[in-house]
Amino acid sequence: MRAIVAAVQLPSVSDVEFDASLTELRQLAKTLGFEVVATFTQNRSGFDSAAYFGTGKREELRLLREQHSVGAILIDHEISPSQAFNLAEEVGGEVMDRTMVILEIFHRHASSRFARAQVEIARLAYMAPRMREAAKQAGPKDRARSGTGGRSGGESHGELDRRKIRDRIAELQKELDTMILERRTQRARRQERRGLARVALVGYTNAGKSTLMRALTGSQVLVANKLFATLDTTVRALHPESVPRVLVSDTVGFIKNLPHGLVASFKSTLDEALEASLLAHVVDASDPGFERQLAVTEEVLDEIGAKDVPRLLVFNKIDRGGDEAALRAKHPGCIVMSAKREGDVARLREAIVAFFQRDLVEAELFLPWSAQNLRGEIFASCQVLEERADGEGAFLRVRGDAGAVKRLRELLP
Ligand SMILES: Nc1nc2c(ncn2[C@@H]2O[C@H](COP(=O)(O)OP(=O)(O)OP(=O)(O)O)[C@@H](O)[C@H]2O)c(=O)[nH]1
Ligand SMILES: [Mg+2]
Repeated sequence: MRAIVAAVQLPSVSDVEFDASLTELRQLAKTLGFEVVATFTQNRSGFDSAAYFGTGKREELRLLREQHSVGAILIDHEISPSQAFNLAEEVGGEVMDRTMVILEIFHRHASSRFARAQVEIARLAYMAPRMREAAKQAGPKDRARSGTGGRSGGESHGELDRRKIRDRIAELQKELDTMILERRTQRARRQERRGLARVALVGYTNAGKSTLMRALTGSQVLVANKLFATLDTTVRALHPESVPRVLVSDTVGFIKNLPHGLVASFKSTLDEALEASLLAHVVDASDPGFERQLAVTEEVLDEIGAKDVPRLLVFNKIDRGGDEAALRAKHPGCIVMSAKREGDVARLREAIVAFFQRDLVEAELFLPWSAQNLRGEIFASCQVLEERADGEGAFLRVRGDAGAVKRLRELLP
């Protein structure tokens, strides 16, 4: 379907920022399969309260839409249900705001039961006030009709639909809560088994998180040049294995004006990832708007309570552009790399492993012949540096996480 990308530029928004945001919306539109044939803008001190654009501009937009036979107008802001309704009435075609575009992409990309439930809750919450608006516009007609239908209590179509939405949200939330509980129990069990080191790959959508996940773990997660390719957290061990063993999680990407309903519903997905002791914040250094993307990601991380988790800043896609020297000067300790270069991936891997090795201790453990069943456990959680045996058992010099060593000592007789 053909689409026009349209926005009001407020005086507080710079041209660079405005253009970057429109470019992003065009990319979002492309991800949804729209063919964007025009971009339509207006400078205004505020949004028109009735229909977002001013009166004259609405007429211009209507003509432009007809001229290009466009089916959808995509607005680069979140607008109110009545603004969307009025604008569509006057201009024709379907009006979608930025939030709806993002929700629609999430809806199409959600594949697991968990992600689908989360997206559906966010979509229903977004739709509820819009249905209210549609019902209000239908107004008296709707009420008059309600008397003749089989409905009890004189409920209008709108009220009935809204009640259905509320019930459906409650039902989905219950499903989700059960899934969250299940996951939490599984995780606790997994973690009990060994004190695992965890790093989460976080960052703006399309920064290259899944590409790095593949390169670091040898797993086949989905990589795609589209926005929000990943919606579920995937967890895999660093491969080849390191000491300590490190688990890497790939997570859902962030975006400017991430719909609030989505932040809330994806918090549980992210929570899991954010139990990590290290966040590798991946930034697309070749994107002209990378600084803003970096800031948005930090804001969302703040919002979901991950402000204090240690960071490793990773500037990716440097093969496509970006000023390496400037990045290093501005962000001491950052990694500048390309996921396409093996050497760079190896450096990233070393930086991650080094982070977790900071707290490693060396210790000598005595493993009596009677407790050989614990041998596998020792080798799985520590690096064994040396082994000597005598009549009673084996002496193992190990290096490992202080917690893991302590736990082994407790297990050993
Ligand atoms: N040139 C270049 N392209 C890269 C690099 N890293 C990733 N890409 C490409 O960037 C696109 C997005 O990569 P993904 O790994 O799917 O990005 P993501 O961060 O997981 O994105 P979402 O899951 O949508 O949040 C793909 O087309 C990758 O091939 C890099 O270092 N250099
Ligand atoms: Mg991804």
